[in-house]
Amino acid sequence: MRYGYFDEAKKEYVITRPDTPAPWVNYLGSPEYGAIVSNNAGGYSFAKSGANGRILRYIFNQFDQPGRYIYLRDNESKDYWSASWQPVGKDLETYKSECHHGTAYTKMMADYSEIHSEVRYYVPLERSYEVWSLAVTNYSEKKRELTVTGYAEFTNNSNYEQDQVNLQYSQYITQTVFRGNRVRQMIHANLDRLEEGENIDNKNVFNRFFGLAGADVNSWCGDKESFLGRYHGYNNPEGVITGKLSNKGNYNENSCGALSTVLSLAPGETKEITFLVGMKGDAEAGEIVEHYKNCQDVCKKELEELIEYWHGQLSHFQIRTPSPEFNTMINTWNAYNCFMTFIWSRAASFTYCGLRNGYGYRDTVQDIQGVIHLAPEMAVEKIRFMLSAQVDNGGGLPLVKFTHNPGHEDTPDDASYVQETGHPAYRADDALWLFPTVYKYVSETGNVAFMDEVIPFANKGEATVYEHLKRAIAFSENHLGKHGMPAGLYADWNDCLRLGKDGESTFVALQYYYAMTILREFADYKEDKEYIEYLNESQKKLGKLIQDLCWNEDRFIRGFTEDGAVIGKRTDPEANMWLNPQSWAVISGLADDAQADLALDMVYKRLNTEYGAILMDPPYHAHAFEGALAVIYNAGTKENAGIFSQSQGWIILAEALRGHGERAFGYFMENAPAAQNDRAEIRRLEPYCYGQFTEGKASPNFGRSHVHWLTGTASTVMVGCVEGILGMRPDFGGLRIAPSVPKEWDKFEIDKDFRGCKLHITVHNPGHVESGFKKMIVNGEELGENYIPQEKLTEITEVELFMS
Ligand code: IFM
Repeated sequence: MRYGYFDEAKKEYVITRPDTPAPWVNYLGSPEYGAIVSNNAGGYSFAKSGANGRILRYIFNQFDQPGRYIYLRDNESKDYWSASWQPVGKDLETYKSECHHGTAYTKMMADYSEIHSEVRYYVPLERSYEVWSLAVTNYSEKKRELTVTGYAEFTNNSNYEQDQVNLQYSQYITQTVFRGNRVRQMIHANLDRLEEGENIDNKNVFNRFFGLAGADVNSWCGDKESFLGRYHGYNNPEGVITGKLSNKGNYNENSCGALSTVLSLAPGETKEITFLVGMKGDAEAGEIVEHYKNCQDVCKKELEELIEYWHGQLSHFQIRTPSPEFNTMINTWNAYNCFMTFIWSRAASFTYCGLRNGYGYRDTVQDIQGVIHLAPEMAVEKIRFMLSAQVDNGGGLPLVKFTHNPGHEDTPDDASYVQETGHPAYRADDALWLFPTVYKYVSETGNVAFMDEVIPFANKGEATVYEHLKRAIAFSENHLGKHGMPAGLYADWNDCLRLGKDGESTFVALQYYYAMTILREFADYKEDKEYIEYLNESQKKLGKLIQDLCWNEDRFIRGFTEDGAVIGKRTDPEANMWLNPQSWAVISGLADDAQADLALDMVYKRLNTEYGAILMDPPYHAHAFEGALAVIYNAGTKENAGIFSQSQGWIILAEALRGHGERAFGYFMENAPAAQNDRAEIRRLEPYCYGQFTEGKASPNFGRSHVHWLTGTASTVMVGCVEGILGMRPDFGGLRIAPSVPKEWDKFEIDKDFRGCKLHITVHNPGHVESGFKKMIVNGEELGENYIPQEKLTEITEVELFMS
């Protein structure tokens, strides 16, 4: 079943049926002011932190309420509805609506009772408040009088948890008053006699506002109960039913902002008004509302700017292939998903309530990879930040606080860090993610000088980027398990594998092996001979260990427990076949050709499903070893044999690196949101963003997906597609182009911005191969291989590649 479609030209997903199987949401704003809005206007807002800057309330794990509600009431018939289908929820026979989720804005159109409304929710560029711009048109043949009411439910405390659970405190610090055209909420209003900069118990007065521009306020309300009425809900607030709000503020208990205006509309007439929400002092709030006096012009301009900015960001890599699903994901939705994950990490969604007040080291270092080809300057800022969260022993801080202070942080070796973050120990893989990320950045930009940039460590001292990477190698070297492979420590990529300091992880061993290959390129560049020798020797030794210990006839095992028992061997009753060691054996370059093909074949046979490859098989149930935490999940769920979507990116990449375009693309399609638009009732999640996992074949809900938007899947699949399927493989000296595509693709085109040049690449495949190279012509000159050295790049570079 489908609920909407992709509008490729506008880069919008258009929801045509509002009764979607889950809230389908969009992200608005920036790190200064974030807002999440669903197709039924549910959602919340926050300044800076989802945990500590919560402005609008949202009840998690409920039916998508409350939200940014706009109610319309016909004052003659007294009938009322909302500009989004919910919360009033009129009969869909008579109420028609569309929700357009675009790049950082959401538009909702509704037609009911011959009244057309269009509300556009957005956060203007570089501003830290939100706008709900509404246009109402009378399509009937008579004059209509409508009361339009905007409703914003403020939290009583900026700390999300305090607002929800500490009622004996949070309810008694809030007051709302009316100021001309806005509701002003004050928290700790009783501290208004404090001087600027003074505080009591770290508290001072602060303000939120809900304002109206473009029309006069006819009535207002600042008290939730007074607005809704006892035993009423958001679907039938008393204030809306009566057409007049109580003109009462709140003093204790629950605050809100509600503003009503009466619009008279002649037949065919349109009127525009704008509601505004923010966390601002009274004077600034007044100025903001005043700025929207001519809301029609101001909002139009702001929306255009926003679209121009985001479409500009996405324009740096655009493709035209025979697959509309692939095009829409790579050109718009996967790319936008990468930006959102890059910005919000795992802080705020309808699943993450914001309480994790920091960046997970591995998550963020991986997230960066998804935007390098689009916004390398943005990426490098965060690479610097993450390098500054590396401890001087080479390990990463498991959780990097949003208040991170390089050079002055405690580490997992300090009880204080453990107590504050809840992370008791280092993880084996964290800093190893730096290698592909730094390499991809330097190769994309050619900025090899970055290697010499000096960056502080998290706890003390500083070093060049090159030295930071050497320390990451040293961290693994200093944390080896019983056989001499990297220890599993508190976890590797898989949070549910506690292998400890004596256990060993094949995945980390493969990452470590790969890290040495990458670092050798840097060492070669720096002519660091001694270190090259060290790397050569260590890598050879490690390679032999992995080959001797981890290859098990037709697969790589997953590792060793603390007592040296093998995890993931062919004969194990459970979890005898794992996905990641197979894909990473290829990505790392460790597997020889025969092993690579055999291991990938086994994945295809044993793990692949119509929704993607499961993480391992069979699920843990009766035979889990002590550190196999996955057993706590239902079979077929998350790390316990779920289709962990992040790993799809790696299997796509591995197959593509082997030149298996058919399989690589097959894996993409199985788990691509856009490819499931017609079976949305099974997937449930938005068909335009990735989820953390899809329930595997062991689940009765096989195919259902969870944990929308903020997932490492966005970046791994992006890399799998761009570097793997499309074959964009930059290195220090230029760009290699080695696509692995479905055989049926005859031709496709790529527009890529690369090192200040605009590349227009046309790939021809007349012989219908899945990979291969026949010839390449760059600006009319035939090159002997599929590699464009930097010196051949011109401002506009025309590339023709013949695969066959
Ligand atoms: O790798 C982790 C990630 O850091 C958090 N979510 C789960 C993944 C797999 O366990």
